[in-house]
Amino acid sequence: TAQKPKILLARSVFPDLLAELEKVAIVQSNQDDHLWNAVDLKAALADKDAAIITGSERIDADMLKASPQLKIVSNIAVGYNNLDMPAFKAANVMATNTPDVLTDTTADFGFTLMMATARRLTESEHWLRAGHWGKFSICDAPLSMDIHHSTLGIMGMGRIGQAIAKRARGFNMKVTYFNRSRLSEDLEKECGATYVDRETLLKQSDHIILVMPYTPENHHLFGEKELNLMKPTATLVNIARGGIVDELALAKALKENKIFGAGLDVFEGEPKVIPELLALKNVVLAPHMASATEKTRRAMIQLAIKNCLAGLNGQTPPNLLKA
Ligand code: 8YV
Repeated sequence: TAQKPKILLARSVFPDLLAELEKVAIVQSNQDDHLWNAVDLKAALADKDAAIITGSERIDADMLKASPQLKIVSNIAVGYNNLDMPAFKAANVMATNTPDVLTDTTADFGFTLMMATARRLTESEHWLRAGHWGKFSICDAPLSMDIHHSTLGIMGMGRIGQAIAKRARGFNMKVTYFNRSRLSEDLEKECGATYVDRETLLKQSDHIILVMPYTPENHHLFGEKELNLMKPTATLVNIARGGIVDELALAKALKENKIFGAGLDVFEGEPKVIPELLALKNVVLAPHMASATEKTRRAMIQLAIKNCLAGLNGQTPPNLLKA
């Protein structure tokens, strides 16, 4: 009988899914969900045939070189900036992600964060819990910004951006977007979205949401200059990757009320959040949870396992990434 393949499972998963995987593979899992450092990750990969990991584990050329048996790395995420794709190509190791299954859940959370930020939900709850309710006039704080009939600017018009655009129509928003390439006319119509250049989007939007992939080109794309172009009444939401925003510049803009507020699900140094952001009231902070419903996390893990086993069995994984 053929030997079972060895798989590194970088995070704990639902017990029934782990049990399923253990029927067909020898699994090294991470039951306490400790954060991996590069040295330990390299050592854990060294004797594996495959790895199922999350966006938090960075896989580089050095690790791939030290893992001669490795055939496939399956990311439990749609974003794959954690994988050095040229190195994967050079090492002839497959890489996969989990698109589609998280689109609607993530778009929902983009809206959640945008609405919480514009309507100052978390700040107002803290205010209530602190016992301030009863001491305010109807024209006093916490007053907030409208969503309906406002202008939404979506940066990155992939699957999630399009799902956000469709939701926005229900709020009678004017939907604009910027993307590397323009959508087809049909798709623009379906999304009710108008293409604008980046500067127009920055200047005209009441709410901006970042949903593009993180690449070396858009590192700190959102800095002082971009924040200065935004309306002082506008909000910025980031559900993409922390590194797209210069967090110190954002904290400064928020502190000086250059923009109304920000909603952040992702951070450059996550799970650490810089104190400059933690000190502010006009920012809603979330622990990278946009895809975190039970149903969607289960679907993501199942798809990642499917991709992994397909690759190990000599089939083309459904979500094989091109280098
Ligand atoms: C993941 C994500 O939860 O899909 C992505 O790109 O950012 C999230 O859905 C996160 O990367 C952990 O894998």
